Amino acid sequence: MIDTAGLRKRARIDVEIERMATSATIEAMKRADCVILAVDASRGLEDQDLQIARLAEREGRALVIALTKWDLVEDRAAARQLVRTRLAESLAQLKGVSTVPLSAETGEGMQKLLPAVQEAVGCWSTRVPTGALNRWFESALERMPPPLIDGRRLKLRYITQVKARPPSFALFGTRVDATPDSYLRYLVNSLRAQFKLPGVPIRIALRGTTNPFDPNRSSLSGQLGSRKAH
Ligand SMILES: Nc1nc2c(ncn2[C@@H]2O[C@H](COP(=O)(O)OP(=O)(O)OP(=O)(O)O)[C@@H](O)[C@H]2O)c(=O)[nH]1
Ligand SMILES: [Mg+2]
Repeated sequence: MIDTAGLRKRARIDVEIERMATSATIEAMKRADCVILAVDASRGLEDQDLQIARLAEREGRALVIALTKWDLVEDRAAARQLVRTRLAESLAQLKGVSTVPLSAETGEGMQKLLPAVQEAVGCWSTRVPTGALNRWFESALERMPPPLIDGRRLKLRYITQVKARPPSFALFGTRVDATPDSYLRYLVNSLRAQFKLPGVPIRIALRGTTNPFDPNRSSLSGQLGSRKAH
């Protein structure tokens, strides 16, 4: 467990030291299985907090948000609701991320922190069985067929999980690189719900199905690039 220096702006402190500590913090974050983002609950989720959460997502880390100083919060229901709204509006790519209210002062809620981390790391390490993945894929395509691209139906053929930590998938099809972001988001949200992957980054790479050994095609035609969807 690494306790990093905080990433908040502190004008009082020597700029150079702050800069070094900040980069050490980000380096630690990039290597972490799970990032616990400690947010001062008496101030709510500020833009800086959301940016750190997005950075953790971009780096493919599991995330748990600790709402600290919970003992100072007077209207707890309102504070929770505010956090919930903020997350739904501004952190859709980490839908379902755990928030744990706690107080270091009184100890309240502390016992819920590590179980939340273990659960997040469990989701983050998930390997979806191929059979279940295929069944989900078929029904997801049935429920919402891929869109038409230039008047022709986009043909998505199959999906496979290429790695875990975070869960990463490769989607194969013809002209798969033309898949709109909105459709990828639909697939990611559906995957997240079906396989219970709240609050973890999910990656989908797009792969063409053209034969890379076909001499009439350029050697790159089988790899139509990779995009990320939230
Ligand atoms: N009332 C209350 N005060 C707290 C709580 N947790 C921390 N504090 C106070 O908040 C201040 C900062 O706490 P730290 O634990 O140093 O915060 P930090 O985020 O680790 O700070 P850096 O390591 O400097 O980034 C201290 O004065 C603590 O006593 C809490 O749960 N309740
Ligand atoms: Mg500290």
